[in-house]
Amino acid sequence: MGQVKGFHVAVVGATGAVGQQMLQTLENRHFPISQLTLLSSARSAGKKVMFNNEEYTVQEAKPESFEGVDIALFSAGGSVSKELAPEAAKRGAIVIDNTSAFRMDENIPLVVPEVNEEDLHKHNGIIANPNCSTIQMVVALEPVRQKYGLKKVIVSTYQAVSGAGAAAIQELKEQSKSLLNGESYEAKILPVKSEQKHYQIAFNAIPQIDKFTDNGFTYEEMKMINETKKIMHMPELHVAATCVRLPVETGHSESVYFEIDSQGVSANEMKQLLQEAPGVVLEDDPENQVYPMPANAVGKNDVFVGRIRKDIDEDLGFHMWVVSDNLLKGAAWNSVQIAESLVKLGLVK
Ligand code: L14
Repeated sequence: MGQVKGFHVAVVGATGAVGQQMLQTLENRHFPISQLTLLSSARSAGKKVMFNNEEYTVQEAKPESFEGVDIALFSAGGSVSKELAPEAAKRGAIVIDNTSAFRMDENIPLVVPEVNEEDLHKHNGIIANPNCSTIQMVVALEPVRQKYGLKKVIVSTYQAVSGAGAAAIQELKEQSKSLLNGESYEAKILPVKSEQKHYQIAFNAIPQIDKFTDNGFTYEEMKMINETKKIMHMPELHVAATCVRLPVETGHSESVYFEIDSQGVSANEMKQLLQEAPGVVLEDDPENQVYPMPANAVGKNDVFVGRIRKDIDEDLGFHMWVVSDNLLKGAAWNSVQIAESLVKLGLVK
């Protein structure tokens, strides 16, 4: 980034699926780091982690760990964030929190830089990184809102197991192997580790991500609904979501139906708009069977959009297929991108 100054960066949850991608992303982006502190919950403390070919020992995160830290990236679960993010902020760090702990807090900006970077100016020490499924969807919807207006969104997701962490990836792999060998395998993690029942994910699809709320939607679905309205500054937007887990390792896919405000817009105009949208790569050529797929999105920062078509009965309605690496744009990259925005806007001391 060409900065002279470097920052003291802390990563909390450095050994996790997202934490590892955060380190890789900081490295790839040559983020200006003068000092790196790698932290985790007590469970993972003592583990060794590599950064820029140097070995670091991960320390247990404590309030004092944040003395002198400029930017703290949190991804060690909601309870760790609830306890320690305020402690880090109190000590002068800017926290970028990748859990759901603070996302709907009115005083905490919820940011996707392509959509609402300017909300960063309102931060009070903590910035929330949205849910992975929400992020990739709003990157594709924001240019639509700007040009044609937006009234309604109905989304179904096809989510990868890595969203549920490293243990869920292992469960998918071992379960697949066992089942192919004709052996039984007891599911222990998915759909939700803390729930009573666990179901087979290999060769299956599970219509539950996170626990159920009282209205019949899951928390994951409610996150997509509430976070989308907050990020896009559209409390009046109609949003509904159905979130489904698939036996895909990494890369979330979404079938998105949306209705705009302007009549007579063609599918080609919509494709043109998304082709030029920041953070979006258009992959839309049905004749040549070109469309986004998770296997192609892994390791990339972009949001891939395709299958754009106009609804047959509703002039205001469109369908699209949106795919992104849930660990990158859905988590680690969006967090590091927020850090880059903070530096660019002069918001880090
Ligand atoms: O809210 O299990 O950031 O795939 C996103 C991934 C919650 C869990 C969040 C998963 C998480 C979800």
